[in-house]
Amino acid sequence: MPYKHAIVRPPSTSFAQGLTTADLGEPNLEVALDQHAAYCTALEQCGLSLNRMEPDPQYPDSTFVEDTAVVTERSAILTRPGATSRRGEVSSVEKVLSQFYPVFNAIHSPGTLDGGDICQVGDHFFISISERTNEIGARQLARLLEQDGFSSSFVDIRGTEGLLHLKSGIAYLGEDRLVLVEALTEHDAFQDYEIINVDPSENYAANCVRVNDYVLMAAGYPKLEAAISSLGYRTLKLEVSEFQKMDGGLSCLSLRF
Ligand code: CIR
Repeated sequence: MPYKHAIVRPPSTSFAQGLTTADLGEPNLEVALDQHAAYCTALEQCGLSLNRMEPDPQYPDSTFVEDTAVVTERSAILTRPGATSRRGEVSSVEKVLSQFYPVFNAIHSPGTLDGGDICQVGDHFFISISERTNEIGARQLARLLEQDGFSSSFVDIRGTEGLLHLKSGIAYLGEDRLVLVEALTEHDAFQDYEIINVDPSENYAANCVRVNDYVLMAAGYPKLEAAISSLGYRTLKLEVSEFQKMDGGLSCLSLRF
C-alpha cells in the first residue's frame, strides 16, 4: 500500500545537546534546517502529505520522530523510548497521530522500545533488541502486532558495533530485497531475502528508505547508490551530515504511513 502521510519535526535550537556517540563534531543548526527542508521536499516528491510539528527545544532529539511510534496500515503503537531523555517526546506525537488513528496501543514500563529498532517487511516485522529496546518491550510489540495479524522475529544487535538501532544497518526496499550491513548478513532472520550488501566504507548509507516510487538515500555513497539504481529503483539523494553527527539517519526523520 502506498504511503500517504508523514510526520516530521525540524530540529530545534537545542539540537546540538541531543544524544550522540558520533565523533563528527557539533551540528550546525542552520545547515540542519536546510537539510531537513530538503528532506521534506523529497517526501512531498514521493507523494506524501506532510504533517509538520513545531520544533521543541525541550527535547533535543525530537527531530528523530521515528523512534516515538510504530505506525502501520492497521494501527499505531506508541513507544517508550529507551533513552529517558526522550520519553517526553511521545505525547506530542500522539496528538498528531490521533488525527489519523482512532485508538492507540502502547509499550509500557518496564518495556522500552525505539521505532528505529523496527523494520517492516510486508506483513512481517523485524524487532531488534538493542541498547534502546529491551526484551520486554520487544515482546510487548510482537504481541500487539500479532493482534493486528502481523508476524515478527527478534534480532539481537546488542554488541554489534556501529548499530545504535536495527535500521542503522538495514532497509527494506520491497520485492523481498533487504539492504544490509555486513554485520547483519549472516543472521538467520534475513536468509529468505535477496540481500544487497553495503560496502563497509558506506555503512551509514544502509539507512535508506523506500517511499512509494523512490528510494531516499544519503548523498555521497556511490557504491550503494549504483547497486540500488541497477535494480531499477529511482533514488533521491539527500545531504544529512548534520543528523549523522547526532547518530540519526534518513528513516528516523519521519513517521510514514
Ligand atoms: C538518539 O540517540 O536517540 C538520537 N540522537 C538519534 C536517534 C536516531 N534514531 C534512529 O536511528 N531511529
